[in-house]
Amino acid sequence: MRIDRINVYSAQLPVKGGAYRMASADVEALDSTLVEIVTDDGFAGWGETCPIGPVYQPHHALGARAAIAEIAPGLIGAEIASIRLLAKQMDERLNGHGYAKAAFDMAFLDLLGQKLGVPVSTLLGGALTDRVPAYYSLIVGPPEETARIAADKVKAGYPRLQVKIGGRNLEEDVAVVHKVWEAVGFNARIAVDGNRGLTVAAAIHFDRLCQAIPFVFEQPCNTMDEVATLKGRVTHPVYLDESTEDQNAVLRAISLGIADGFGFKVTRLGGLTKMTTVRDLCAIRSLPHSCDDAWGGDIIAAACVHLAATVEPRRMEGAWIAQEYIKGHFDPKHPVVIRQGHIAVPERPGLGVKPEPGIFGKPVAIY
Ligand code: 0XW
Ligand code: MG
Repeated sequence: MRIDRINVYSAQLPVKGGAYRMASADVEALDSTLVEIVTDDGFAGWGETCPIGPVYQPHHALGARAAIAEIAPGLIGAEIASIRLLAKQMDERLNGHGYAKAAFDMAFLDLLGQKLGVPVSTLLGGALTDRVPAYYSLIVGPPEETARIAADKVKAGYPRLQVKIGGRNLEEDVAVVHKVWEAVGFNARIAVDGNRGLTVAAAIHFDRLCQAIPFVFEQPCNTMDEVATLKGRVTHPVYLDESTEDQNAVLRAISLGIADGFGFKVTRLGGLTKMTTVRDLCAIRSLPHSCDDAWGGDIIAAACVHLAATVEPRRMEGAWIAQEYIKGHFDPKHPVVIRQGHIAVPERPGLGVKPEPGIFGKPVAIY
């Protein structure tokens, strides 16, 4: 099974229902990059990478495609057998840029799974469940309206909510969290996500003003060093998200004991294979984490769900997929869908998702 051709596509994903608002940025449409690897024995494997705009983290759509242009020509003719060897071949063409390599890693696993007749979750160590919990992300918004949506989503079956704060006055951020808590109480677990937007001082004030509400405080401040100074000064558990820029950042956070859990993104960590390492490090220290990506369609969604299925359920914070904010599916026959706040793990070989032929139009590049 050798790589014969690589097609690269761009898919524009408008945000359903208006802008997706975070402390760090508002986004209205996302530019997703897809790779389709076609092999000499007639298989096609898919991967995807979709930064949520250029500001959320140091990734952007054109950067992903430029990195793919460096890597792809060197992969033509390579055998799909050893994922480690393929990773080495990518590293020999380009240093870093894990978020672009992640799309290839997904496609390699999709191909291997199809060839071996097993789902990707099996290649990642084996699923522990056939459905994983999702969580709903409530954008930065007015307290009453946010609480109303929160109650609806819990009624719809979501076991966890993420409330976005930051980029506005402390009073509104404190009010939104109190209103959501009044609306849902213990019926859902709550994460409050600052998306890097709070100063250390604001994070400490916020924590004190919400003392009685049980939530985890996700990426309140910009850097890992700032978040580290919160240790012992805030009462809520602190999770890192954007600061987990690569495997080493996760190792550092765990060894310094500055994170009580994580919001992991498959592409930021460099792909599913690299995610299994941080998954296992977290298992050693009983640390909870999510299996998300910043954005993306069915390919990314399938990748997150396969991985989430391999995580010990008591530490699984949920898989976040962009479905609630995207219209339609790449694979209308076998879409990855949230039902009652949970997502079934695809059972078909590989990722279990195949974009409808022609759905992305002409490739933006062919190698
Ligand atoms: C909720 N998410 C997983 C989606 C957006 O990319 C932001 C992100 C987060 O937790 O920061
Ligand atoms: Mg986050």
